Amino acid sequence: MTEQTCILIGAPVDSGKERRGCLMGPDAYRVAGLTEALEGLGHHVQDAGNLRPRPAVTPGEMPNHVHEPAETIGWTEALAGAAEAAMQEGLPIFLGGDHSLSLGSVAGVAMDAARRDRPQFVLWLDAHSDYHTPQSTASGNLHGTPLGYVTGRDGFHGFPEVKAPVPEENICILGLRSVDAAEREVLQASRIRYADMRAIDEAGIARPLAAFLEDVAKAGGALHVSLDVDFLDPSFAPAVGTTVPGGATIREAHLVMEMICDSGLMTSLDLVELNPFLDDRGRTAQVMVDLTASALGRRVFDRPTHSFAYERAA
Ligand code: HAR
Ligand code: MN
Ligand code: MN
Ligand code: MN
Repeated sequence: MTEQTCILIGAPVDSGKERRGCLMGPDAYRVAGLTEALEGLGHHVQDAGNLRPRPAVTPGEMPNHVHEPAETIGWTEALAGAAEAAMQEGLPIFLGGDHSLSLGSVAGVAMDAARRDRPQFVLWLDAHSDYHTPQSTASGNLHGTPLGYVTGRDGFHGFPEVKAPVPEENICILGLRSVDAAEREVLQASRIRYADMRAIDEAGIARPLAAFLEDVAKAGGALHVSLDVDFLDPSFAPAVGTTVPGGATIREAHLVMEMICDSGLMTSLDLVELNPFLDDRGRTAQVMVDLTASALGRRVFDRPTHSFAYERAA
């Protein structure tokens, strides 16, 4: 693939849920050799270090059970600005941090796309749909809300206004196996497309992904990929607070990343929910680094050694 300038943005966000540890994520990716892997593929890497949240206050209208809203608001402000700025310089890779970092990363890259008159698309690789609002979440954990926020759902009092909401039909979620009742209703009524694990088991993961990538290409869109550790089965990726059995295999996940790479469409990437405190000798961090390398060109052979129908989406 053509060489990229990859901008690593450490986002040690830990406010999106109760269980702590995701703040160690950015350094775990560095220790696992992310820079070296990308440089080895011929890319330029700029490590921008770790971001800090802006100071923020708890808004009056926030439901009481919501966990640390002020800190997440501060992160959203900082990340949206950093994301929009980094899009001028290259391909930002956000090193989480929990998934609440995507309120900011996606809002920011979408601002950049809007300024370029390009539609923003989002590929969400996750066991969860993360489509709550601060009102609908029962847990109060804001890492379950980023897709609600970036699509412009109501109720995010005190958060920056979403000036460039991502259209529902530009979002594809793969890997679903834990969706709360309150999310299911709105998700089913929305134009977001999704494949749960049953669909993936029946049809394969390549088919829904190829169809989505084809739409991104046709629209000339920018593509943000948000990779949640729990997309993977916990047997391969134990270092996450919200494990759900029955997830993607290493092979499925690499195929997704390789197809993203072949498409040439990815413009930004989140690596989220890694909790190094729960890891087993760094192996989850290593898997995430290897998947990032696949998305940016790591291959066994220069050319595919097969030719299957999924390359032309149905
Ligand atoms: N839906 C549940 C909640 O809102 C679990 C959300 C978990 N989210 C993440 N990221 N771990 O996907 O509490
Ligand atoms: Mn906390
Ligand atoms: Mn998530
Ligand atoms: Mn998840």
